[in-house]
Amino acid sequence: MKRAIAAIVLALGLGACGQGAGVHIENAEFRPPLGASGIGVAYFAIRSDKADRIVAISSPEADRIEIHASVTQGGNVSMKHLAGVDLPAGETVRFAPGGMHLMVFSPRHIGANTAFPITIELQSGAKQSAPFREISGVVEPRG
Ligand SMILES: [Cu+2]
Repeated sequence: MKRAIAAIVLALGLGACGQGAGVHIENAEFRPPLGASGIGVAYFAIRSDKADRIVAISSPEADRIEIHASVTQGGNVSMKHLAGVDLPAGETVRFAPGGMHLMVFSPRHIGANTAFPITIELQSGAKQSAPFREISGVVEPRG
């Protein structure tokens, strides 16, 4: 019984300080720049228990990170810079090749098979940092 109470107190404590705030990040991948482009790409899936909105993304290991969407129009693929992305409650929002993605400008080289740190900032004030698995040598259209 004592143990159960301790577990409840612990859960409440974590909730109060923002950890386990109900934001889940999966399939986080970072593709370092190819050639001399200086721009890497990152993909992930995110789900928030409450309705929220991604308002900023950053990394201590990059100059800046932009949210982009690939747009196909008349056979041409171009990119649109998004100011933010809505996260409907409980719905998984995916950043994946051919769709939304993160453009990572001037990432520092941190080595293959290591995790690239990216922080996602939400309108609610929550900040979620996640390790993005670095995957090198993947050639794909930059869109
Ligand atoms: Cu882009």
